[in-house]
Amino acid sequence: MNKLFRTISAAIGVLAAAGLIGAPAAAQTKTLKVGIGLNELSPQYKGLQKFKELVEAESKGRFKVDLFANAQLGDDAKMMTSLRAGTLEMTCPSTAPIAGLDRRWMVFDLPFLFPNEEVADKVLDGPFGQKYLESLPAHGIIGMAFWENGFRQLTNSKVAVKSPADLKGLKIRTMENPVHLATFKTLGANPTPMPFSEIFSALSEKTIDGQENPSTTNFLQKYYEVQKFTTLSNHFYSPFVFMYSKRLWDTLPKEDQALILKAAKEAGAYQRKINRETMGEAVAGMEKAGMTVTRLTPEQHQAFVDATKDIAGQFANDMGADNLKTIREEIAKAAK
Ligand code: TK8
Repeated sequence: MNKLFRTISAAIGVLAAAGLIGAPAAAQTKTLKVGIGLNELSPQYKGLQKFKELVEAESKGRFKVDLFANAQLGDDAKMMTSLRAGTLEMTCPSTAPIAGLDRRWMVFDLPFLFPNEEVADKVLDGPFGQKYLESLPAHGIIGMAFWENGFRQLTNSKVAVKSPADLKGLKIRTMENPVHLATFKTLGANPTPMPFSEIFSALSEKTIDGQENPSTTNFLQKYYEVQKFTTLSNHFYSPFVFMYSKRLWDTLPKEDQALILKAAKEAGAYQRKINRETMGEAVAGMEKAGMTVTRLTPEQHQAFVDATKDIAGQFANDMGADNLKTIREEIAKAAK
């Protein structure tokens, strides 16, 4: 017994000396940072917690994932710049700011593009979405997976918007994206692009009348404290892209890239699910907080669709007429 013990101890000593076991765990742990604009209550943050769990467990503690919410590391465009520079590992922006790097991405910004989330999933997770993710390394970014921001809804402090005419002259914050600007101009509003983290104070100081984001965001950011009306307009569907700095990705062993990619996809499926589950509660929450919720009739909805039907044509050259044609075909196929 004593001899066996000594033999095992000696063997452990040899392995430790060779650096194969026993090195302090802390020295081997690599910290990966993820930054987002939304807060800790958002389905996006919960998706990232799932991602963190998966990566830390699968890597047996070799990776530690640190999450930074509330635009602590900057807004979407700024964090994308950090990824490109290799100073931040990950972020998960809406697709809209990606159009600033590559105009073809404008195709996802078109008003009333996807009829529902399930069709969006099929197109984004299919060859069309994959082709777009594969366009990102040219810009210093690895597109790991599409997650979901969701259908965007209008909020404002002035009027229950039921028709494009009601939008006339309203100062609406939009993302910094040409298609979004053109859409709101066409609808008669006065669009004002602004980073996400500045919305609340701009609303409370009344430098803008309204803004648009998915209902979960409108609720969790407490816009109801400074907005009286929300219209469930579903005017844009914003995908998220969960992305990694290419510069930092390239320093990872292939196995670790695979591990992270798998976790990004798995956590994405979870994030989409809870995002959809939370939407109804968010609308109820806003109503309870005193907001007037306007649900459009099919005819009222159609008036918005008709008013914006020329937007796609205006941007066909930017996004590529072939991309526009393909996404429409893919949507039609997926909707069957
Ligand atoms: C969060 C953003 C935000 C977006 C916006 O980082 O800017 O309005 O919808 O949710 O991606």
